[in-house]
Amino acid sequence: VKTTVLGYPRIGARRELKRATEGYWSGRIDATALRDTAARLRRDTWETLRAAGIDVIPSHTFSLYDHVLDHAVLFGAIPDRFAGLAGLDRYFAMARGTEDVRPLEMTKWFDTNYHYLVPELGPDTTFTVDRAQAAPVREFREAAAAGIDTRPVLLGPLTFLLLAKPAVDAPKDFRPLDLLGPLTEAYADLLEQLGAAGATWVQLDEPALAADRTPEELAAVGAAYDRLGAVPNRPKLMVATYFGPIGEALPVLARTPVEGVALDLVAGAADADRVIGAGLSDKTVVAGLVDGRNVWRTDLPRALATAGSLLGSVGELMVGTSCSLLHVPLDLDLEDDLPPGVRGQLAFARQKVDEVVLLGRALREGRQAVERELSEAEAQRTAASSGVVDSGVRARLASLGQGTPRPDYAERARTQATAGRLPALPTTTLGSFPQTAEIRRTRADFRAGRIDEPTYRARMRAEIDAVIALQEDIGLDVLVHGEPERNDMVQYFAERLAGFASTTNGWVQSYGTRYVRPPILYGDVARPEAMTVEWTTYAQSRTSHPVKGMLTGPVTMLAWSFVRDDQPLAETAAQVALALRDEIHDLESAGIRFIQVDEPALRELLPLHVADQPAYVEWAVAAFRLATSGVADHTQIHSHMCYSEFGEIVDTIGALDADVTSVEAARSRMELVGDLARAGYRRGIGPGVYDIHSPRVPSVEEIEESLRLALEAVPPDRLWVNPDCGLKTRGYAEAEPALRNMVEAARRVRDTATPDP
Ligand code: THG
Ligand code: ZN
Repeated sequence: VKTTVLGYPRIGARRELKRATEGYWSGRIDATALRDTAARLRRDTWETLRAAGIDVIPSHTFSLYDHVLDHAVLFGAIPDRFAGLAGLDRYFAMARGTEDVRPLEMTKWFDTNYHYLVPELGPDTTFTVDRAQAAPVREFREAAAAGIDTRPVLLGPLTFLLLAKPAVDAPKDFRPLDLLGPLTEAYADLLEQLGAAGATWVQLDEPALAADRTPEELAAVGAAYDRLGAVPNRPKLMVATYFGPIGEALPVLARTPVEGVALDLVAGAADADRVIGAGLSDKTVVAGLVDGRNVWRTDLPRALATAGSLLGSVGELMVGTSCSLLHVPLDLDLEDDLPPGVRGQLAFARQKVDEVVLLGRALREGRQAVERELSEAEAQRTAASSGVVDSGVRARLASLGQGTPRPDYAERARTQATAGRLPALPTTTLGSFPQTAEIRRTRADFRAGRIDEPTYRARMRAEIDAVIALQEDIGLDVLVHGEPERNDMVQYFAERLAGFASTTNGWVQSYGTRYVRPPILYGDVARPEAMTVEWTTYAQSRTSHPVKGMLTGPVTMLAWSFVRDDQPLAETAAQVALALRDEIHDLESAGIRFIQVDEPALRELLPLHVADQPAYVEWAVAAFRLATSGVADHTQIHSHMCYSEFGEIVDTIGALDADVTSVEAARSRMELVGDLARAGYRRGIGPGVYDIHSPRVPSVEEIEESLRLALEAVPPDRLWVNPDCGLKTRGYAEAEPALRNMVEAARRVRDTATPDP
């Protein structure tokens, strides 16, 4: 029994990759220095894994920005608009765009908070692997030169194509999967090169097999691996699947000549029973028993039992992680501020490696050989920690049930219209204003104790004053306080809620050089005191216009945290919802009439298997409604969603029962408004009228045109006018003129679209 991991964090213990990459972009360091840092990070990882006792070490898991982008480049799938560029310039242009060229689109990697760049393919795309340059070959040799034999990791051909999208000029009936034949030939060529370089194994990642696949897709993947199996002098093939059970795909892979399969026995625990009799008796199977998606210690005795049950049914058993460790923080040893009871229960990437090694030893040498380590680990994992159970929260939830639903929308809308007196096409923003260097410095100074609390508050209030004055001057109708006190919204609320712990170094890559520090939700959630009321009411005290309160919804709080796995997500979500319900009540009591509860991650948590989706939608909707249904009729609940392909969740958006929903629509030309109307959505809608992810300032005319398009599907009193997301990543230089144009466009449309009284 050997040990392996499917991948490892690539950002470095001190975020070296971020510093180097951003340094290269700003011209502070040159390409050689960037490549040196990258090489050092790769080597550190290989050496760490070897020293820890991992038998089969992966390579080509590193990326300067994103591994899907790397594969588009590896196979030469480069859209024509980047033709004038080469090397690192072209690579980063594809990732981030330039003055003249728009980047590849970015979207979520399955149901994680990691984003990949979407390859663009058309019928004319040709795939070639540069013989002198192929990164997997280069990195395999780099490791070999350091004395480390590795298993190069590639994204598999099926997943690569399913993640791609048709190029804008591709014919309507073109599907990227049509290119599987030619792409497989490029993989065949690459396998030959890897074989020639001395690789004995190659890992081909096919997480797409953990979602529902059509019989046609399964046949295609079978054919692709039959073809790759026929490559002469190739390495052995290990197809790695993860993020769920693969069910039907398992016998398909078993019939191909691939020598190995890696299974996610955490998210896809059901697959453990399918291994028996699946025809894997001559294949290597990696039992992914250590969770690569969450931060809890592994239940080692249970993992050993599962591994033991597979022993007779597979050719060779390996133990490993359920997926790459990319999605968890690097090292628990870098934390010194975690609650002691929680800390003992955690394992970050480095600790998970030790767990894999221990499991391997237990299986090789027998359990008694590792009895001491095993019982120590179990003692830590199962030690009772305080603060997990809050009986008060549980009792309140039990008596509240799902809460009483709000009265019919039509009735609320009448009350709100009388109470609010807003114009048709009311204008607003989605919460955050630009986070200037000064704001960040003030927060950092306060955290580090360099300024005292009164000074901090005074500065934040001054910032709020400025943001309110600016919004009044621009002529916005519903104002916000601008959120200068928040770094990451999820972190902000987690720091104020019982049941959550925060890390100091627990960075996880979100996209490119942007990382997040997901909080750890370990216990029952409670709200010791109000979280936003002070800032919101201060802002309201500075203006006669209504100020909108800003909260993060229960689904998003869970999606962007590491969640406890000792109770169903639905229960945890209800606890967060209860805390939000109390916050909303306090905001309302303080006179706030507009409250926005953001759910940007609503789509992200949608289960990969369609059969699992209704149960998710049910608890997600119930949690949102529990949070928001306690308000008076005159209080208007807003919600905001972004980063989403909404197609699959239009009904869910309606079910949330918010009075107004704002969505990212600028890039989809208002199509979403029609989709929502056709799905029966009749409440307020704020389709983002311009893209805040781009520094471009939209003209009055183009915003006007978007609004007129939207008016074809919604009446003027239900149409809200707002950007497509918060403004925190923009500078005032763009945000201010863009908002002025937006308000002017709304005025023009208002004048012509509303009938004279
Ligand atoms: N918060 C969390 N997850 C998210 C988002 C978020 N996932 C989806 C999307 N938004 C990802 N977007 C970003 C945008 C910016 C940054 C991270 C994720 C970012 N991070 C800082 C960095 O890496 O320099 C660190 C921020 C910090 O100090 O906390 O800029 O909004 N949870
Ligand atoms: Zn948004």
